[in-house]
Amino acid sequence: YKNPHYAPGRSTMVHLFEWKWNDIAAECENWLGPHGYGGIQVSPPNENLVIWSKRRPWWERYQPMSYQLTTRSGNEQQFASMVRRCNNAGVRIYVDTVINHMTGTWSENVGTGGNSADFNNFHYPAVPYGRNDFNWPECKIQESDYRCCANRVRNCQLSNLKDLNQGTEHVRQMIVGFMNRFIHMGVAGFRIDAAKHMWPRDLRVIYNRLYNLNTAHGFPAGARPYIFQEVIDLGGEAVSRDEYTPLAAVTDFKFGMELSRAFGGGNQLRYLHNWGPQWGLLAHSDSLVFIDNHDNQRSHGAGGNILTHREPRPYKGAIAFMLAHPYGEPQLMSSFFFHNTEAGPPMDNSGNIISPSFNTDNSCGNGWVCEHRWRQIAQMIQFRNVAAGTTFNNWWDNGSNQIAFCRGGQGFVAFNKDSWDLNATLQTCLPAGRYCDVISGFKRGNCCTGKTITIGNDGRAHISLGANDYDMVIAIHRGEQS
Ligand code: AAO
Repeated sequence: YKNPHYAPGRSTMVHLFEWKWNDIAAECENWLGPHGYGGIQVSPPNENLVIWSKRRPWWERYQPMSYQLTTRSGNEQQFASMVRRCNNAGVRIYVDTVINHMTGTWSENVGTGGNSADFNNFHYPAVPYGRNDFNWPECKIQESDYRCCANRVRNCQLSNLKDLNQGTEHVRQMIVGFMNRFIHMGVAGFRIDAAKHMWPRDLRVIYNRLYNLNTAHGFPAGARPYIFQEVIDLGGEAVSRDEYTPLAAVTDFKFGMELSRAFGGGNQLRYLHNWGPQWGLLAHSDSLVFIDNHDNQRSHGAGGNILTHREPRPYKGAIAFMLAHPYGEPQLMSSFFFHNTEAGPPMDNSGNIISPSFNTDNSCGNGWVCEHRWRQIAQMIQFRNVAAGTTFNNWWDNGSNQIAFCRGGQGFVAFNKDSWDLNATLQTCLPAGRYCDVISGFKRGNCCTGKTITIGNDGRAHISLGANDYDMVIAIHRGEQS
């Protein structure tokens, strides 16, 4: 369950938060496939409660009404067609799976598929679920429960959402059936929302009943789905990430917190020389890593002090570090702009999501940020793919915030977060030649539109990275020699 099963030569997943299935299919063909992306996390595809009283917030999608595949992102047919088109473009789909709970506190009670439920009687006819399928008696998770009481974290309600009992056979069957439909359609895996709030022993039963990935969609025979479990563990809580790593991969929230601190200014870059488990991060093969996610970029979940697209210079630095460094299975966030943390995606007056538009410089319009299209980010995907399987070597630092490292004869990267210029001749692990910096530009014909770095026969190169340069990174690799 820890292998994402990316197509050969690819890496890195992007969360296309609140995108519509038809738009994702086109993005696979037009951008993600050609740029070497490995996969996409899609927003929950199953029917959710429609919440007009909060002007259709993004979080209504975390309130399941049924397992029918109709949402603002599209219907089942559109979902299936997206999976097929993305797989054909070499890009895998991972489903955000909300199986801990059902909706149940709101005065409104109609879902995106037109179904309804009787919350007071725990009756969800479109699944169907009834009273015996939920933990009983009802209790609500309090902030203090996280420290003391694993039982309450697992058996009480998260945000007042009706808490399913995955220990019952009927609930297991409904969830397994729901997930297996996706595998049949060709998805490569799942994000398990709120995994911390479910018992590992129940999740194990569910995972073990999942089909192998569909060979008709290009997966090898016997491949198990990739599963990454959302467990927020910054230490000191009753529920630990270590209870979940024996099952499948786990989201590592420390990763983004520490890199945000380093690139945001709270910690010196030189300390990153031993980045990885020595920082208290998960073992490499257990971790799904990211800078920000859809929750903490708007102070939900593990909240605060996370770099996002709103601080582009340090954010691009942190992402370049994440993608250049071999540690962890990286995930990127692709956002929409918001002022209000509850606001839903760009939508019209009827609540329909408005598709992104695309500008001639490849950026997006209509309210979409599209971090995955930023040159400095997209071109680091190729860096990671070229450097795959190589070692981490030739670490250099200046004793504060200028650092550099090399990737086994394939790539070299340098960062300057100091308030003075970096001007140094550094040892790389690359063969002699002229390379295009993929951060400040790209290779066009035999020239670089940005900086050119020349590596001598001794493998050394003069690196200059001004304190006031547009970006704090230069990155070169074997795929972009001029
Ligand atoms: C909405 C309304 C609620 C309403 C509810 C029901 O906001 O007022 O009661 O509907 O009608 C999302 C939104 C919620 C939304 C929900 C349903 O974020 O606001 O509720 O949809 O529409 C916990 C969980 C974690 C969860 C996170 C948000 O453990 O699983 O809360 N994330 C996922 C999704 C998320 C979604 C759901 C789950 C629900 O990614 O989008 O919610 O499907 C501690 C614990 C964490 C805990 C946080 C927040 O964290 O460790 O496990 O996350 O508290 O309660 C420091 C600490 C850190 C601590 C943090 C906050 O950073 O180091 O450990 O402070 O105290």
